[in-house]
Amino acid sequence: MNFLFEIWKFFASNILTQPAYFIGFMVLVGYLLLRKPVYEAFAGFIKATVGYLILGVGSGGLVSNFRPILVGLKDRFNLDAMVIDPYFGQNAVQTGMEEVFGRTFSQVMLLLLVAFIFNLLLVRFKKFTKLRAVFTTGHVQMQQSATAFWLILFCFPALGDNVTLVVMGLVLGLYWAVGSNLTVEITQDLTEGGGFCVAHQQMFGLYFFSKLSERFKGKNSKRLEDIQLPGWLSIFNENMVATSILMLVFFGIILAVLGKPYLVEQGFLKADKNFFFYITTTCFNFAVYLAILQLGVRTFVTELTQSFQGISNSFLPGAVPGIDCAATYGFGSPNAVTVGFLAGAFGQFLAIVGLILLKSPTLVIAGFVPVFFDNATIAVFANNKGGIKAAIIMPFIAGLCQVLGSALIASWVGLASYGGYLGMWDWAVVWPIFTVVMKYLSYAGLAIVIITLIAIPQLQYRANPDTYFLITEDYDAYKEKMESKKGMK
Ligand code: ASC
Repeated sequence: MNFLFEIWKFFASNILTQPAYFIGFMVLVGYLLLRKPVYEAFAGFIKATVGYLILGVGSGGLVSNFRPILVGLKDRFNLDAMVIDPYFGQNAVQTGMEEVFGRTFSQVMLLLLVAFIFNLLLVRFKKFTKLRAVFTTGHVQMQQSATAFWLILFCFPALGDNVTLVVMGLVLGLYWAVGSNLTVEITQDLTEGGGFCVAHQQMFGLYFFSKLSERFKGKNSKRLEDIQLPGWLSIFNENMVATSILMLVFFGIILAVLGKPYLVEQGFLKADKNFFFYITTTCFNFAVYLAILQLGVRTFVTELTQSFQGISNSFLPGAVPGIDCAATYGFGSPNAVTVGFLAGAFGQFLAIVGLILLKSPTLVIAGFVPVFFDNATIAVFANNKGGIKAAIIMPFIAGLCQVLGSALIASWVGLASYGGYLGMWDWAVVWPIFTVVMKYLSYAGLAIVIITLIAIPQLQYRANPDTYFLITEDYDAYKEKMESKKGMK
């Protein structure tokens, strides 16, 4: 048993939770199942893994590029507060778990396994469950396993180890399967049948905001990519130029206010370097990392979706892979990413000011991952469904939710005192609702959460029984059918 656990631990820590290798591994297996020659499968493995590593360079670069700004704001305003960020959240659970619940972190790894198996089984039996998507974003699964572990144990502290694992595995596995399944239609629409969906931390949010955005679709509503700005404004039509200028205006000012002496003292800038060019480079770097990120996406997405046919044909018919939200940045309007980031940041900062003014016992510090990746993704989908206005308003609302929801839940369950909370939209809104229901209604609440999750795909299926599976199985046929439906109206 111990030996098996060691193998699992090795697989989990080196492959399953390292998305680059996990995606590469899936591509390899997928191509082999499609009976491609070994050398082609191997080449696919390399392209997918390298593509994903490139994506990591882009997203890691964005995170570190933003650090001086966040650290600076925190220091300048003397805030001692909890950071909303998935990595801080995982760390907080890791630190507090032994102390509060007397459990070790290896149980979180086991939870990941159990939940993932539930996800696979739910998709395997899709005839009954109507679930079409497998969650493959390993690092996110790790962070979510940690937070779900804490939240569920907070509701049911007396459960024994094994029962805990099964209960948690079921709830989390259902969340993965149901959440990513919710993004299938909107992602197929955005990517014109790209053959994947989103498996990240704002899946319910994407569905919710996409639906809300549809109301913004009017005769005059334009998407970001449809506007051609006239005259000198036309320089904003170019994504790299738009990103660089917007960042320079917003974050350039913050950096200028923080001042050179502070940035030198913190080690972000060398004393002999020119301050103006430091600001310019920092702000332009956003455009650089975004370009890298999009290159990474383009490199691995086609490999993954082609090879996944092998896996779905053999084991999971009609299933699609759920992948990182950043994969959607290669589609729709590239400017939506920047617009979403800025609107979401505005929402978050406003909510933080609100917490300060209300003298909230828990203060929140914006982490880069929620403020950027949640809100940029929400804007990409909102823009696709509802145009520019939606692309601004939705991430703004999301920004408010991330801060306020996280402050409430993290103080209540005790994670705030360990310095961090996951902070992404689903974990600031959906999981807190689950937690309230389970804490106050106990096992009846647990049943309500499970039944609700099971019911969601059933309702989706009932709404469109004739196209529900077609959209993943044959997108062209799906489009034809939709066209002819429209024609009949
Ligand atoms: C997360 C997380 C990251 C980013 C990345 C976005 O939730 O932990 O590192 O988002 O997945 O591409």
